[in-house]
Amino acid sequence: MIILKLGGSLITDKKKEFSIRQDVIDRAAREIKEGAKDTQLIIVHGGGSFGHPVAERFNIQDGFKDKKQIQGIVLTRKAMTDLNQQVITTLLDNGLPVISLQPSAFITCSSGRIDRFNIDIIKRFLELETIPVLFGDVVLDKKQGFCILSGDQIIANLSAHLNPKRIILAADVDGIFDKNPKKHASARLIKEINQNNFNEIYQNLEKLEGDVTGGIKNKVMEIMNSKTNQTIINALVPGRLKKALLGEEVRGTKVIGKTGK
Ligand code: IP8
Repeated sequence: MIILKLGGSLITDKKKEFSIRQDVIDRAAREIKEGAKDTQLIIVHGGGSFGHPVAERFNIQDGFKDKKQIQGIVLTRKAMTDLNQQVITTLLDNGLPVISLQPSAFITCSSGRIDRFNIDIIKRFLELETIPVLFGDVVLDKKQGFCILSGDQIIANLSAHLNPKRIILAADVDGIFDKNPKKHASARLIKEINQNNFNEIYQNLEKLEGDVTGGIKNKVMEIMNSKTNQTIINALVPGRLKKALLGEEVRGTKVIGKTGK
């Protein structure tokens, strides 16, 4: 089984609210069709310029503070439904048997961390030979009323239960750099992040603006705290996603989790 994250900054234009990169999703769909033919697959996508700006406007990530945020929960959910709808339609049009599963309907949190996750739902849809598609979402939280659950935390949890052979994070950059590659031409790609070099790299990572789930820093932290190894690749480069799905070596950053090898 493979778990694939379609990053929010890959499938949307983060500079412009509610803007989808249809051409990118189209190509990703074709590459998924060719690269994941003979394997079970779960897809998780991020919020990009749909979920994040709305959640930020209403401070959803900090939990319940006042009643005005209720409108924010509703609008964040709506934004994610709209994005998911477009992703699902494109995947279906490319012949992939995807089934959209809304995380807030079967996952809850406590202080921002998953405390209940009905994994059986995922297993049974996989048994039916469908491709479950989940996404970062606004979910109920026992301690703070609600919270933003990132796609990365969903993946860490899924992989702890399902033991996938590969986890691929498809991004709009080649991987993790020592500086933000969109701002610094001298940025250098880090080929591997492991327990030995993690602390030093973590200090240097810049938090990406406009990302309520903490951007790249949180992504790396999420992987490091999990038992999984994940490879971050650039799916804007044609063919790379397909190769990564097939298990071929591609340029990217390998992040080795706690008990990874
Ligand atoms: O982009 C966040 O998911 P992520 C989803 O995977 C929302 O961090 C609702 C902002």
